[in-house]
Amino acid sequence: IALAGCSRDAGKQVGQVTVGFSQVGAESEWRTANTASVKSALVAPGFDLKFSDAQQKQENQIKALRSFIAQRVDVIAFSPVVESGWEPVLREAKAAGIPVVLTDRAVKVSDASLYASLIGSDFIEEGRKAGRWLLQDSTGKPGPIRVVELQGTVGSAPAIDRMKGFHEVIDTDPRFKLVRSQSGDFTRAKGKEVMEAFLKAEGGHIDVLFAHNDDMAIGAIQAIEEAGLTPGKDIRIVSIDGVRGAFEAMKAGKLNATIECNPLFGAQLAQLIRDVHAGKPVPKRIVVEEGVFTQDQAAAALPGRKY
Ligand code: GYE
Repeated sequence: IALAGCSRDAGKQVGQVTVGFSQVGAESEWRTANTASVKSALVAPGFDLKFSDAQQKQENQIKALRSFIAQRVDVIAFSPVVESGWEPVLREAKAAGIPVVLTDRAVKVSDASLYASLIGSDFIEEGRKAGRWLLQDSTGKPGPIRVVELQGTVGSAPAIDRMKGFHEVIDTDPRFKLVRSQSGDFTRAKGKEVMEAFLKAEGGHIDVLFAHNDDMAIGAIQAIEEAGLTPGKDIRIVSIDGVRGAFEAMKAGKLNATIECNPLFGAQLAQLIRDVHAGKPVPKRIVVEEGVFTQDQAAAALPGRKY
């Protein structure tokens, strides 16, 4: 009995909160910035951080969570790669008395008491913002306007919600025809590969690309150039995140707009973890504030961008 108590506190200093954090991976610039933000807030006095990278695989995340439970960390935080399949491991955490904080991405569970809070963006709203930008950009253009979509990771909250929000807006205008929609797994390499296939299949007759993140758009831009077309002109492009690479692409005229998705919530997460650990009531949902940026704003905004 005494041993269990001992092993719980092994390696940590008095008053420290031991946090097990399972990150999705390193698939995008957004993710790299998010990892840096989380680490800078939790590699700090007051915390003992156990960090684990799941390389975009749910099975790796489940293993990491089980290991955090076995180590009896004080709080588990994780960014779930996909929405479903979490009930069993979340029940194990609950049974062990370890509170769970979700970061960035949501889960689908029948019992909301399986996690304390979710801190992250409103992905449906981001999709709507991309749709609204496109509506405005298409003012006066005749239909059909042929749209292709590069989806994020299949089954992930941002892919599901961004698709939903985008379609909610553009489906109100009959000029828009979604001709292709496929996952590029949030990476540049996959974004390029899938865009190449789109261009081939459509014989280059594509007017608009909506990419669920900037990295896939940046990969697609390369595919578009290699196909002899001009990204940003022949094909209008809108994506999501607002990473530095997107601002550079906008400055070069190759990307038309990016919808901001702020990864820098490490400090807010640290406070949330402290509160959860102290047993204070916390909001079930904390939404990060964000905006929209277009080409004309890119040069001025670039030096101030923090990710
Ligand atoms: O948009 C993408 C990353 O979950 C919000 O994941 C995050 C998304 C982000 O791979 O670049």
